[in-house]
Amino acid sequence: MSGLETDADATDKASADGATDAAPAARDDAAEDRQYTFDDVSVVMATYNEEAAVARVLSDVEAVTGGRAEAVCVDGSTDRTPEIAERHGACVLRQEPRGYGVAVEAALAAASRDVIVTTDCDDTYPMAALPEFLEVINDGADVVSGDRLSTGADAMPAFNRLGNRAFAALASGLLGERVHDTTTGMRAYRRAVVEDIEWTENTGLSAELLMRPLARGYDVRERPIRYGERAGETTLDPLSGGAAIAKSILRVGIEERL
Ligand SMILES: Nc1nc2c(ncn2[C@@H]2O[C@H](COP(=O)(O)OP(=O)(O)OP(=O)(O)O)[C@@H](O)[C@H]2O)c(=O)[nH]1
Ligand SMILES: [Mg+2]
Repeated sequence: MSGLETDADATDKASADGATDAAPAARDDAAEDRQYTFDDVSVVMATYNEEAAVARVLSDVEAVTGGRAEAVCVDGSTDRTPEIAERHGACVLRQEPRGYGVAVEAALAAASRDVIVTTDCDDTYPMAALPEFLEVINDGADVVSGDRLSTGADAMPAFNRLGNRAFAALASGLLGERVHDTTTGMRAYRRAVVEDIEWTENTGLSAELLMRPLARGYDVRERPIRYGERAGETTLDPLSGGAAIAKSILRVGIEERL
């Protein structure tokens, strides 16, 4: 049992502003007890000029899931990323680059399966952890979040590591519950979580995708993962990106408390 048994009131969908509902939408027991396989999994990612990594990431997904998971890329690239992704069997949707969260939200919406896994397309996240993530979902979790920071995250630039630890501390304070990595790109979600909450953030979407489900009583579990060296150039400006994430955490934390 995931601790998410809900009362009848919780069957209401998220309200128009999406930020004030306190309880998770009801899930019937059959959905909670269902055992998923990789045939039920979509692995989704935003891709922006990831020519150096996309083939490896999609090959890893294919190898680990025996080619059974669906792969979805929402792509804003000017390089050969989308062609390479298609050649590796991914469903590729094109979108003008408007930031991480805009692309990931479109990717979540495009996923057709009942368990949705997010990852970056830069070869930093271990696709080898997919079986464990699915196992934790099958154990009743609604969200499984890859925690890079508890294993050291040596491959992460020191400034980013410090910032990410500070974000986790800030989110933990606002939520009243200890979380270790709020900005990780690798998570698994039951479809209902993704559909029942209205998402508002862009650069800070990753933190929002952890914080709102946690605040609303969904069963969210962190699992340590190894974080690898980035393939290809980063397009992230740590200062402006960090400021945007801090704002998102504050906004989402305060909204959820209210
Ligand atoms: N489609 C699309 N994808 C994006 C955009 N911005 C970032 N991405 C992708 O989103 C994922 C996360 O971006 P990253 O640059 O890896 O951000 P990060 O992990 O915070 O930072 P580093 O890995 O250190 O560069 C990657 O797969 C990017 O290619 C965008 O505007 N549009
Ligand atoms: Mg990345």
